[in-house]
Amino acid sequence: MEKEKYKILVVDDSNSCRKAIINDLSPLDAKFFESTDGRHALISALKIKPDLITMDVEMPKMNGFEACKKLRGNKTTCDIPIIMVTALASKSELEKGFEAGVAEYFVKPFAKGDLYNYVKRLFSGREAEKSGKAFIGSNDKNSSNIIRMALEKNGFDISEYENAMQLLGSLEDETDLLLLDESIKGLNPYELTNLIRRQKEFEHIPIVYITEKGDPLKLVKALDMGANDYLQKPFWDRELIARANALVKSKRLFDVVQAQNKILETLAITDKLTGLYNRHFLEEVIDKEFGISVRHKRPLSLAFLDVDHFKKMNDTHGHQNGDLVLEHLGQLLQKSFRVCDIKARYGGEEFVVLMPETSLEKAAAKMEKFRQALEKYSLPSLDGRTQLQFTVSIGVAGTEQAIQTKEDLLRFADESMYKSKENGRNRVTVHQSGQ
Ligand code: GH3
Ligand code: MG
Ligand code: MG
Repeated sequence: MEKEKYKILVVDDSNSCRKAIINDLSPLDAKFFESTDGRHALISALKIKPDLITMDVEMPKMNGFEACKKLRGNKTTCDIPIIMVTALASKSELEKGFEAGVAEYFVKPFAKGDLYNYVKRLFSGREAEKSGKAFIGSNDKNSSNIIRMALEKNGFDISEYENAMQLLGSLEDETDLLLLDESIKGLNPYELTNLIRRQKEFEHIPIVYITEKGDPLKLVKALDMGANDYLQKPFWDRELIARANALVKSKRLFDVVQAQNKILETLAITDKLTGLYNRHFLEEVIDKEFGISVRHKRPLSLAFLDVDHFKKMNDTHGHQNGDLVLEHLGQLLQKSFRVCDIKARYGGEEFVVLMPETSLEKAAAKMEKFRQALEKYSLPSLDGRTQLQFTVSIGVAGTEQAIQTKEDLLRFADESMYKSKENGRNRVTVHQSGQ
């Protein structure tokens, strides 16, 4: 016979109550075990390790609260979800149960299907595709149990930590939610929140504080330190879920906006045709690199490139082949220079290579090498019928030439490029200082 998927321990001193519970849960693929008092329930739970326990309150030998506490206190049984099924339902009774580690209450007599729906959600939540990643930082086994069960039921993937430093070491920027109990060891929760918030990638992880009932100042402090929300013990798991879902939803929205911003940032700094940086970004980088070069007396060189007779290329082979040439030139620049060199399309058929930590002599040699390689290069036209060939005129300038401003660096390189054009194109001209 095929084995049932789940084991459920039903603890109640009334035969009819046990029958009603088992009857309600019977559509589940579960094997049922029965106990008629708390003490027997403890022994059974240790032996069978059920996936769920339903617990009556008033029972002989050991009542439900005591049994809950004992189950929570034992390593083998501490993680088993306990549902309290009771005729008593005063607020203080409920609180007593949550304090003892009860996941949910059902008041007898309950409507048919209520309990079943709850348990079904609990079990399917565990198996469902995870809807989020939650971290629990707590040294209070009862509250972390309630939190874990409530979140698991709602499809969260859970990681639990008793120690603040371990938690911090394992935190990932994809963490969707952090529930921080003030009982956490290692650091107090305020210090931990502060450390988390100081790291840029963790800046937006929602943090919920779990505190003992009482001191409102604690809550104010928690919110001041960067927590997003709080819960006071004992809390209702539905409240926890409602708050958790709201926080995760806004975190997800934030993640989407952030990803879109990244794309927009990339679009804003790149040239669409060539994939190189655009002029706007280049000017920002020149500004920064020029400052570094002056402050640290390090060489910075800049080359200005212009495609020769490009108008003729368009006229002869069409604008689309012209675009193809520019695209290839972009790729060749990308491949031929260091990662730290800034390769940019300045506009039209003009390009700039900014070379930090590079002497004028070295920069000129690099550009000459590139020019020669280009001279031999050809690419097939779009229709494949012709080979397209092109050359560039280049001008180079560098900060070693007593250049005072970043505008001059660009201007002198541009002027040198024009000298290359005047002297017959397809050549490199180095700026001569004092001219
Ligand atoms: P020179 O050797 O003196 O630089 O001659 P040139 O023809 O390259 O220079 P000119 O400034 O007269 O012409 C530049 C041409 O580049 C004109 C323009 O249509 C073309 N051009 C500018 N941007 C693009 C582009 O994105 N795609 C294509 N296909 N052509 C472009
Ligand atoms: Mg031009
Ligand atoms: Mg040109």
